[in-house]
Amino acid sequence: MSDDTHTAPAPKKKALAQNRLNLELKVYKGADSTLCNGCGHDSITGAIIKALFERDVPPHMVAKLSGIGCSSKTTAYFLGRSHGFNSVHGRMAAIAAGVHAANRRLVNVGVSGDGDTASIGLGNFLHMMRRNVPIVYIVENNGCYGLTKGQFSATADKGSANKGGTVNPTDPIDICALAIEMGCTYVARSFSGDQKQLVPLLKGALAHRGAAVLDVVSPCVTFNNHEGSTKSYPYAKEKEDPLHEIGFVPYYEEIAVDYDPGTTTQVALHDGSRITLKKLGHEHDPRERSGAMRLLERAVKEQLFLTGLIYHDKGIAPLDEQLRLVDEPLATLPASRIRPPDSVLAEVMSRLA
Ligand SMILES: Cc1ncc(C[n+]2csc(CCOP(=O)(O)OP(=O)(O)O)c2C)c(N)n1
Ligand code: SF4
Ligand SMILES: [Mg+2]
Repeated sequence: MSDDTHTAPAPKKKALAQNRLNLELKVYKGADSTLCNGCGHDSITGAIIKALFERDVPPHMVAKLSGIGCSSKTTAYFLGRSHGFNSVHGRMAAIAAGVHAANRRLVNVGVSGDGDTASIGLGNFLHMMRRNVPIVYIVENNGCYGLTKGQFSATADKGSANKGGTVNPTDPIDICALAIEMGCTYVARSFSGDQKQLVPLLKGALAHRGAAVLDVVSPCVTFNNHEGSTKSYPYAKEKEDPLHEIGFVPYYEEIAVDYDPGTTTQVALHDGSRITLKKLGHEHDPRERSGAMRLLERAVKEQLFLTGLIYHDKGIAPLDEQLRLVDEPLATLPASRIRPPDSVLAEVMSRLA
């Protein structure tokens, strides 16, 4: 499944003008953002563009999915030449299952908000993970409903204050804990201001076979960036405590540089790529489910903002394998292969007569 070795990531390379598909970065961009200046969501868009470009993902093979909210608008701001479905509020997860059933070769990239996912869309979200629908599912978590003027969302921390000073009396939903509980096998937490961590986490998610959930704290500068908010830039910058220094090594690259044994862990991904985790004073091993849950409990209790790869397991079969779908996507099968012939229908009808 995964293993420790005695090597570390290769030295950093210069940014590429073109990727292995001979495409430039600009091909991975979309429309200009209409979000507020400084919104965390725009930084996440930048990280998504970089990750897709550097992972050589063919734009025409991506399905961009979202629900409703400022966060859900962001799929318009990357990959201007891909498939896209901006669904209704909280229904992105169900759409993702449908897209995958229709064309299992498409790469689902979903962007949602904390309101979209953890309130109105919660049921859909849970079943998506339970069924292991292949998707990179990003929650742009600002602890509020940004689009509708900053009401507390279900991920707002108990005791945090909104812009008007009202204190939230309710315990939050922990998206990462919920994801692990529902069987999700790639679970990460990050911060929109930490591109160095977010880009490799996204690349790892793209190499994962199944649902990959990234809960990314993404400050709303207009409605939730004041003192007393636990999803503001000052709070996140001061409190962010990365579990490890994370790197991504694609399957076609050798790991070359030596390092001290015991300091770096490698996590093997489905396509042969690897995530490297260099210790930063924490003992967390993302390959242990119970340890991941304990870590999240401790983070809530001690009000820690721990970021990085929380949990990974090659785990269960993705939805298409569970359904035993044929290799050829249903969307491109000819009618003769998806409809029973008239003779079969006639026979069924005669049995019912
Ligand atoms: C069925 C339905 N109910 C309510 C709304 C109103 N509404 C629009 S966006 C939103 C919340 C968005 O919050 P979030 O998902 O956190 O996104 P953000 O704007 O914070 O990025 C709500 C309640 C709606 N559009 N549709
Ligand atoms: S209202 Fe908040 S979440 Fe929406 S675009 Fe502005 S800063 Fe971003
Ligand atoms: Mg929100």
